[in-house]
Amino acid sequence: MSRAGLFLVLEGGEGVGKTTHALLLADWFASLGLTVTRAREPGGTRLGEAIRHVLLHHRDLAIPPESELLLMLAARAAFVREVVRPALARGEIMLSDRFEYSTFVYQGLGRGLGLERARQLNAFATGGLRPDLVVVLDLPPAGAAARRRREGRTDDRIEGEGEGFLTRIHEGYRALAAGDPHAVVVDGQGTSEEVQERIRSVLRARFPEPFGSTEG
Ligand code: T5A
Repeated sequence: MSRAGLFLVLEGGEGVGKTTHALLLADWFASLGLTVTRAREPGGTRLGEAIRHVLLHHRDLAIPPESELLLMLAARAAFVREVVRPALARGEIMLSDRFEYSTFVYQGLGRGLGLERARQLNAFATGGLRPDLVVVLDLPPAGAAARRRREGRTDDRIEGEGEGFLTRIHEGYRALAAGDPHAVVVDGQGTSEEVQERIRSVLRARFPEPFGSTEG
C-alpha cells in the first residue's frame, strides 16, 4: 500500500446491503493476507454503542434534529480517535459500515439541517480525516424495504421515518457522490455475488496496490 492504511466506507440507505458486503469484503481482504478492521457507525466504541442505543432504540425519546446530529458526531469523534486512526497507523484496511456521508445525507439533507453545517461540524469531530473511498450502494428504498421485510426485521427510530424521508436519503446519496472524486456509486440490484463483484472491480481499478492483480 502506498500510504499507511486504507480507509474504505460502505454507504447507502436502509437495508441496501452494507453489512452483507462489509462481511464479504472482509473475507476477501483476509484471503489476500490483508489485515482489516471492520466497524459500524454509529458504534465501534463503547461510547459509540451507547449513543447508538439511545439514537436508534429509544423510540419513546424525543430527539431534536440538532441533538441527533451532535450525538452522531459525539460517537464519531470517539470512533476516529479510538478505532480509525489507530487502524490506519498500523497500516491496516479500515472498513466502516457508514461514516460522514450518513451525517451529510440523513441530518444535513434528510432532517434539513443543511449540508454545509453538517460538513463543518463533522470536520471538527473527525479532525479532517476523510475516507480514501466511499462506496455508495444504490438501491431504491422500496427494493431495500422489501429485502428487510423478507427477513421480518422491524424498523428502528430512523427507519420508521417514512417514504418521503427515505427518498430524500436515496437522492441525497446520489447527488453527493456525483460531485466527489473519492466516492463511487455501485448498483445494489441483483444477487449479493453480483453486487460484491461490482465492488471488487471498483477496488481493483482504484487501488491497483493492493487489489489490482487479484481475482475472486
Ligand atoms: N445514521 C447513521 C444517521 O442518521 N447519521 C449518521 O451519521 C450515521 C452514522 C444506522 C442508522 O443510523 C442512521 C442511519 C441508519 O438509520 P444501521 O442499522 O447501522 O442503522 O443501518 P441500516 O442501513 O439500517 O442497516 P441494515 O442492516 O438495515 O442495512 P444494510 O447493512 O445496508 O443491509 P444488510 O446487509 O443488512 O441487508 C439487508 C437485507 O437484505 C439482504 C440481507 O440478507 C438482509 O436480509 N440482502 C440481499 N437480498 C437480496 N439480494 C441482495 N443482493 C442482498 N444483499 C443483502
